Amino acid sequence: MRGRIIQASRTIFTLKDEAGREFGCRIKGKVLKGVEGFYNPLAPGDWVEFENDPVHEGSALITVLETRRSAFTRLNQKGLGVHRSRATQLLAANVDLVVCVTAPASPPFRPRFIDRLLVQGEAAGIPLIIVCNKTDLSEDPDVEERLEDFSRIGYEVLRVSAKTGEGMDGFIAALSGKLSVLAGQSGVGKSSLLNALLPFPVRRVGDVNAKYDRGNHITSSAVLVEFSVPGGKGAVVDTPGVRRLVPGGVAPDQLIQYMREFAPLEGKCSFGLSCSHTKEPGCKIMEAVAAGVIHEDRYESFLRIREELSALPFGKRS
Ligand SMILES: Nc1nc2c(ncn2[C@@H]2O[C@H](COP(=O)(O)OP(=O)(O)OP(=O)(O)O)[C@@H](O)[C@H]2O)c(=O)[nH]1
Ligand SMILES: [Mg+2]
Ligand SMILES: [Zn+2]
Repeated sequence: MRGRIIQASRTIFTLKDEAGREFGCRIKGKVLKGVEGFYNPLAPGDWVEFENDPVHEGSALITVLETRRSAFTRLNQKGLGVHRSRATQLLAANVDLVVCVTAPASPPFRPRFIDRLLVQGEAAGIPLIIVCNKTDLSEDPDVEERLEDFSRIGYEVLRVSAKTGEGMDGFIAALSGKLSVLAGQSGVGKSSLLNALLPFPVRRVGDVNAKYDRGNHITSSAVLVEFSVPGGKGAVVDTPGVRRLVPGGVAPDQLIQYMREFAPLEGKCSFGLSCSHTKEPGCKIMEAVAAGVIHEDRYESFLRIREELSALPFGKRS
């Protein structure tokens, strides 16, 4: 029998079979082929074959993992001291679209967080869009300027409000027919956006902490939810928000390939691939920043992410 994982811890999983029934399940035996390289063996979106558990009625044993089309991961800081594979957490599998959710206010707009998510998605080879939620709260020209720059470098940017319903048609159209992952800072409204696609809310949403003006980490584990509305149907993985994000699985010297407007300039500096893009004459990256082809904020992100990647114990190798 075949089913899709909809929720996962490291040892216990929930899967949904092709008739729509949900089971608790475990992996049969000690090893499952194809799960190597990650902190957790399976994630929402994984397709598996399973059999009934002869011991525990109503639960299932996973026998085969189907080859993944894509893997959306994040760096698990706790695993860093142990082993490279422990440091990569699989958030969702077979992902067609990463939706980088942000908000103009409450929590404060953080374009550099979007840059990090974009790098993570680009490194996984998964298409990305940016969704700015909570448009009912603010019309900040600085936010608009950054969103327009993301459009300029080639990302689709949607402006929506889960609260008022503004822009939701476009949101539904973008997610239709796909398995999408909602990612972003805590409190930007990922669970609220998912709830807006459902006939009744299934995901708990939280308040933005008044004192710190940031989310309170309401969602604690990734869950796959299917939706079907007049504008389309698809599946969405809602993920827990994070405060800090270091793109995992990226070597410092590969970073340039995962920042769209930087990538075509790789190797073009006077010092070629050895250019650090910080002080060298004839640096095409710095020239692009001066010419406005690369936004200063993105250049700042590039330098900071690269520095963090270089400081990781596994960062030097790819
Ligand atoms: N004004 C306004 N508030 C919103 C909107 N969308 C969500 N909120 C509120 O923002 C707060 C956080 O929403 P959540 O959906 O829990 O945010 P989240 O991104 O899932 O947060 P985590 O699960 O912690 O990562 C809640 O109080 C929501 O009611 C919106 O479009 N406009
Ligand atoms: Mg949430
Ligand atoms: Zn350079």
